[in-house]
Amino acid sequence: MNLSLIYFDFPFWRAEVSRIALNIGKIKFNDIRVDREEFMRARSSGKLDDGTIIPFNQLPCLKVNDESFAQTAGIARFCGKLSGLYPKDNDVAAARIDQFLDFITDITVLIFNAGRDLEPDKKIVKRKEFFETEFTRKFKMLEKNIPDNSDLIITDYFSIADIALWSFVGWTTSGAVDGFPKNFLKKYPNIKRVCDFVDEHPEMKKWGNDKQFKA
Ligand SMILES: N[C@@H](CCC(=O)N[C@@H](CS)C(=O)NCC(=O)O)C(=O)O
Repeated sequence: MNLSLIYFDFPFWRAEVSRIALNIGKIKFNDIRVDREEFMRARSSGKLDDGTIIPFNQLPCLKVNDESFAQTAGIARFCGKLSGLYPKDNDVAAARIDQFLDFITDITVLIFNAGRDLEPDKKIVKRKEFFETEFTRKFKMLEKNIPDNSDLIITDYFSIADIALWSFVGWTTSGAVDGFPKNFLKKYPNIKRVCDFVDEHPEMKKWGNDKQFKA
C-alpha cells in the first residue's frame, strides 16, 4: 500500500495525529508538505499541482494508492488502525475514541470562527471573550469526560485520541492562538495528566515531542 499524507509544513493536530500514528506504527508514508500558494490553488481546483485529487478541496488529505481521502478524523482512524492505535474489533473502545476526535474537531472550528471577519483590534477582544466563555465551557467538558486518575483517555490503551488531545492542547496553550493565554492547563488535571503521559511516552520522544506547538 502506498500512502501519502498531505498537509502544511507545521505540526497542527489535524495532520500531526496521523503523522505520529504512522511513525509509531513504523508504517512507511510520503509526508507531503504543501505551501500556502499551492494550497490556494488546490482549494479552488481540488487538485495539487501534481494532479493529486483533494476531496472537498480541504487538507489534510490521505492518498492510499490512487485514491484520495479527506477529513481529519477519518484519516486518523485509518492511520490508527494500521498502527495499532485504534481498535479494529472493539466498537465500544472505538466509539470512545471517536467522540474525542469529533469534539476536538468541533472546538477547532469554533476557534477558527471566533471573530473571523472582524478588524484586528475588535477580533482580539472577541477572541479573548471567546476564550473566557465558549472555549472554556468546551474545555471543561473535555476535562470532565477523561476518567479521573487515568493516564489515558481509554485506561490502558494508548490511542489516537490521546495523541490528538496532546497535539490540540499543545496548540491552544502555546500562545499561537490569538487572544488565548499560555499555559492555562494547570486548572485541568485530567487533560494535563494525559498530555504529560503522551509527552513522556518513549515513542513520542523518538518522534520528537518538541515538534508540538510549544509555549
Ligand atoms: N472537516 C475538515 C476540515 C478541514 C479544514 O477546514 N482544513 C482547512 C485547512 S487546516 C482547509 O482546508 N480549509 C479550506 C476550506 O475549508 O476551504 C477536517 O476535519 O479535516
